[in-house]
Amino acid sequence: AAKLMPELSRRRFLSGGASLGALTLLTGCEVSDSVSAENLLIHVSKFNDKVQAALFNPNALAPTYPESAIKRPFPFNAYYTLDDAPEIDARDWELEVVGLVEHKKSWKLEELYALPQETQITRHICVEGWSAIGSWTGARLSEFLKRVGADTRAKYIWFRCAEGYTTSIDMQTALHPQTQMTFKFDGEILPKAYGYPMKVRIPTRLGFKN
Ligand SMILES: Nc1nc2c(c(=O)[nH]1)N[C@H]1C(S)=C(S)[C@@H](COP(=O)(O)O)O[C@H]1N2
Ligand SMILES: [Mo]
Repeated sequence: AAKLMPELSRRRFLSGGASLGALTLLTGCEVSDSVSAENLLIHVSKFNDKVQAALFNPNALAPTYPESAIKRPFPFNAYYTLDDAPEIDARDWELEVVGLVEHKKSWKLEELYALPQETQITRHICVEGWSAIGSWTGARLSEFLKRVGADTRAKYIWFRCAEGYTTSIDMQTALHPQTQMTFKFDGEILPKAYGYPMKVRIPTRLGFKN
């Protein structure tokens, strides 16, 4: 796009990168005005959602690998150091389910363990530029959603983790057969470094969505 721009615009575009400066240029809106900036970002975000929904094939599986491909030790990556990873006591941990679901009950870890489980060996890809193959065992999120009577016409599922991290995924992704409520890493109970007592493993999405 930069090639097609007049000289001055090009310089402003390139120096602004994908920043708010570039957004100002492209839209003519004053991004210091937070309402128009937010409106713009909402439009961009909706556009992104449509593109990704159009590209996502709900039947295509992420590649799986043999046991020999598993990376040991698996990289640790979080917004804190390993020492600051939350120390969760399963006895007072609960998964609270709210929103467009029939059964708004909270789940204890033991109840979640009773769901049918399977193992996947898939590649975890982080947007920061590293990837690693791991083995994860757990229940299909789609099965859980069935059991809680989730209204799968809802567009998104939002997660809040024990230490405060939040993220959301679209319903197509949530229902994908490889999207897993994971309890084990490499055959062992998930250590705190990888999200004890449970993480949601999504091999069709980048690491930060997990
Ligand atoms: N609760 C929580 N989830 C998180 C993160 C985090 O810091 N806290 N980091 C994300 C990022 S950027 C990556 S790459 C993966 C790392 O997954 P792992 O802990 O299984 O290695 O977790 C994602 N989910
Ligand atoms: Mo990541």
